[in-house]
Amino acid sequence: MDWHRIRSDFPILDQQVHGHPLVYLDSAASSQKPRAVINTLSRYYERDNANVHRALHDLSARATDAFEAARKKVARFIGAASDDEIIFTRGSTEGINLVANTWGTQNLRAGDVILVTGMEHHSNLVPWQLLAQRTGAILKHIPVLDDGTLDSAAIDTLLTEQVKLFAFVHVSNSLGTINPARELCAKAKAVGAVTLLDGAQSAGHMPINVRDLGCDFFVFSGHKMCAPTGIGVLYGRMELLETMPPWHGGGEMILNVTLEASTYKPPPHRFEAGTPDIAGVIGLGAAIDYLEAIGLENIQRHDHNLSNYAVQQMREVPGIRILGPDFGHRGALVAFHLDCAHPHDLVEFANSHGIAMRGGHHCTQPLMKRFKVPGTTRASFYFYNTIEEINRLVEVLLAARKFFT
Ligand code: 7TS
Repeated sequence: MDWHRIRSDFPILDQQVHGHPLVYLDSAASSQKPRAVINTLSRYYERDNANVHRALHDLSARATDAFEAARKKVARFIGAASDDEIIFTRGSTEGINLVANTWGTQNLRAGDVILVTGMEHHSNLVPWQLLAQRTGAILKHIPVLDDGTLDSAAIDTLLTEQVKLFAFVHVSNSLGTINPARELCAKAKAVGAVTLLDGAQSAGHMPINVRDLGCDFFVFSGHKMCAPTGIGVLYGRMELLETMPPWHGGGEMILNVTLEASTYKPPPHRFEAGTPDIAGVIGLGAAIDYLEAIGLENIQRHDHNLSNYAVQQMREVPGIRILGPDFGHRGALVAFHLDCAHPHDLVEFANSHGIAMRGGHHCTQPLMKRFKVPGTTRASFYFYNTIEEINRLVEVLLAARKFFT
């Protein structure tokens, strides 16, 4: 693979920040966009822009065709059984809230258990807290061990027949842990629990097949996998989607409306009220084409090499504490704490050397409490990053040690 050539598909990476070449290590927050996606967006607005599913004119027909073609691409990309199992959302957060407010409200009763893990992003925690408050359901979590993996003994004790829903993260955005999703979904299924897998950090980083994983719901965000912001996907098994009530009411989701009452379209349209992010959906389709041309296995291997190399090199920095699991079980990120500097100060220092990272609690406050750190600094990678950039990061961390002590 010619990763340097692939990197040149990303115009934004070719710039200086504070007099240094930009080293972008914040893809877990949002990835950069290749020219192919940017060009698809401008082409759409220059030639085809119109509302979808409504008018009979050519532009609307073209926009609708491109929109529905993207739904097909997404279905294939994650191995869904049908295009109708793909619901477009604003992102992972909206997908989880949709499930909580439809399936959750319809199916949970006082005393039922919602199971999550101690490493969830707030997006996969707060909607369940709200649901528990509304329904009287009980929220429980699987603890995280010191090595950043889930406590497997606790899983067997906590996954009882009281559990109606098990919602967990595929790849942790704060530890990098890759959870054994297939095994966990199988265990949940054995006790009759429905599963929701948060794929915000796994989609676009590894091949995903929802049927092989065995999850009932899967969410992800386009902006973390080369697509525009504002577009995401909720996958749901048709058997479940069919039974779920709508969440948002409005245009596009109805069959027939009177002043008193309405009937609703089948999935996915039942859950897509109003004008969607048409350009975003088409951009997501272009991102999928782009990623598939590189190959998800290749991306996964490159991610793996980068994060293993980073852990090896960063371990040599005095006073560093790296969170998360060891080699082989880690996604494309390294979160750490340097004893001499607050994460925010370290992120500012790195920024003044051209390195973009994120510092803070990464929307996982319970996890920060669990590891007794105020926050961490996180270097997150994607296939456009290089070994040279990791070397640069290590140099800057060593310089930071001198600067702050
Ligand atoms: N789940 C996980 C695991 C995430 O990492 C994120 C975003 C979300 C859900 C929410 O995604 P959204 O697109 O709906 O906002 N994570 C991060 C992050 O780590 N830094 O910024 C956003």
